[in-house]
This record gives sequence, structure tokens and C-alpha cells, in this order.
Amino acid sequence: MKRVFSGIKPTGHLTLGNYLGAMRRWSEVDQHEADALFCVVDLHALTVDHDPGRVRRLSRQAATLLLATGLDPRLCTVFVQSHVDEHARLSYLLECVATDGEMRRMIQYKEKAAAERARGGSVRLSLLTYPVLMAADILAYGTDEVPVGDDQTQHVELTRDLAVRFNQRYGRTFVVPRTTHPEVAARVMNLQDPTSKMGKSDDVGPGVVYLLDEPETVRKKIMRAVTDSGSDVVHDREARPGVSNLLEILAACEGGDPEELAGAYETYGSLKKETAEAVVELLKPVQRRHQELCADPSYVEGVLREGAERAREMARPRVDAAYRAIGLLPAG
Ligand code: AQP
Repeated sequence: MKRVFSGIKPTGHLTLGNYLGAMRRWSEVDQHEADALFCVVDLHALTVDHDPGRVRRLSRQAATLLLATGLDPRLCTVFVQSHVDEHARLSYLLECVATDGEMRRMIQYKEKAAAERARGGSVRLSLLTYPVLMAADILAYGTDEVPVGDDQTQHVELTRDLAVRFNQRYGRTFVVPRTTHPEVAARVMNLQDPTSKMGKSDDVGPGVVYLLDEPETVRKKIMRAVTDSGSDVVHDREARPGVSNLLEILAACEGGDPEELAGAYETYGSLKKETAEAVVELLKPVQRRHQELCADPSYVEGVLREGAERAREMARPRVDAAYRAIGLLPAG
């Protein structure tokens, strides 16, 4: 059975982009078809200016939402990254095969470092090395497939490069993973700025639909989405990014093809209305289950505890093998 690994970073409230780009597939497909692990990658949330209490709250919320979307601990492993030391252990070894040039070429690093500097802050070294830790997350488990949104493609490419390089230098230790993306909505765009990705740590709140937004809030955000000049509904990401984004969201919610859907709408207004209702319906069961789980925090804690134990057992042999392969003396 193939092994699947993916993660979610508790840097903000989870968004429709996170759900359509990644999480939905985890619960609907991956947990049924693979030996799958899903992780709240909390160490990654420390790479930018953070508030400790907020990271803890968001980590708990992200874990609860993962279960609320339908992840079933009988079918897959759900855990928190910092509960499994093997990630950090392996990350250091991979830093010893990665180069600083590779790190500085990462688009997300360039964007986030620029934003940090623009705010007058300093850039943490961990922001530069974050893709190596992500590679460790993936490689520790012998992962075959990494289901992610489009923005993570470059990081998975780096992971592949590091796995190949390590294997060539020190002997075959890691599986070389591949990426999978959803067919539509692999990159959901910000509703107020459809040329930028909908991000959970964006400042532009009205452009971001959060999984826990009230139905009225979802409707308002979608009805106020920036559309393009012109009035006919066509799917063209370059010329009509606003309308195309709505068509992709609608297609992802209801199934179907954004280009075909475009023909069914004569005005932006009717498209927005239909999209808003589709998103409200999509989020309803997730929000209901989230509420139930919040009333039972010990269940969530138990899932995370057991998940971490299982994950540790899966990761340790491969990370130990990497330690031996790279030339470290085994502890007696
Ligand atoms: N807008 C998006 N469209 C499609 N997929 C998306 N993902 C994130 N945003 C979109 C996918 O969600 C998974 C978890 O993302 P992450 O927690 O690793 O964070 P990220 O990729 O850095 O994106 P965010 O949510 O915007 O966080 P911030 O604002 O902190 O950078 C990934 O598979 C991602 O591709």
C-alpha cells in the first residue's frame, strides 16, 4: 500500500484554500486508498514572528478541524509534528546535504522574507531552512505521495532532490516522493486580490474564507469578491482572474469543469450567489463536526497521543538508518 504524508501549518485559521487545495482530498481519497499520515506542522509556525499561546491554540484548532473534515484515526494517523522528535533529528542531516543557494531560491522564502523585512522585522534562520524540515517530515516516513496545493510544489521538488542526493552519496535510504494536486482549485486565490493566493496568514481578511466563518460571513465575502472588467462569465485565469477563481471554487464544491460551468452563468451576480451557497453547504458538515469535537477535547488529545506514538514507530527506523548511513557512530 502506498504511503501518503501531508501537513498543515498553524499560522492562522484554516481557509477554504487549505480545504479545497489539500485537506478535502486527504479525507475523501487518501485515507481510504493509502497508509496515510496527516500532521499539524507546528514547528513550521515558528519560522515567522509568533505568539506562543496563539500557536498552541491554532495547533489544537487545526487538529480538531482535521478530524472535523472526516479524517478517521482508524484509517489514518493524525499527529502533531513537535511530538515526534524524528522530524527535527532528520532535518539536521538533510541540512548537511542541502545548499544555501537552493534554500535562497525558494519562492515562499523570498516572499515571506520580503514581507517580514517590509514590516521592519528580521528574518529568522528557520524561515530559510523550513523547506529542509518539510523534506524531513516527508522523507522520515518513506512517503510515496504528497497531496498538496500548488504553492507547495517547489518544496516537494526540493524534497525529491535531497532524497536523491542523500541516496547517491550515502546509499539508498529514502523513497523519492511525488506530488499530487487536485484537478481544480489547486490554488485558490484571494477574493479581494485574485492575483494572490488565498493565504491563512494574509492581512486581507475579507478576501479569505475561513473554514469556521459563519454562513452570513461567507456569503458577504463571496458577494463582495473583486471581479474583472467586462461582464460575461468566462474562465481565463490570465485575463479574468476574479471570475475564474469563483468558477474554480464552484467547480471544486459541486464537481465539474470551470470552463463548462462558465457557460451556465450570464452575470457575475448569479455566479457569486451560486458559489456562496455552494461554499456554505460544503462547510456546514465540517463546522457541525468541529463543534461536536470541541465539546470533547479529551478525544482529540487521545487521537494526537496515539497518532504520535504510531508516527514515532514508523519514522524511527528510517531516521536511525540515515544516521548510520551518513557516518554517525551508533549509540552503544
Ligand atoms: N490558496 C490555496 N489554494 C490551494 N491550496 C492551498 N494550500 C494553502 N493555501 C492554498 C494548501 O494547504 C495545505 C496546507 O498549507 P500550509 O499550512 O502548509 O500553508 P501554506 O501552503 O504556506 O499556505 P497558507 O495556508 O497560505 O499559510 P501561510 O499564510 O502561513 O503561508 C498545503 O498543501 C497548501 O498547498
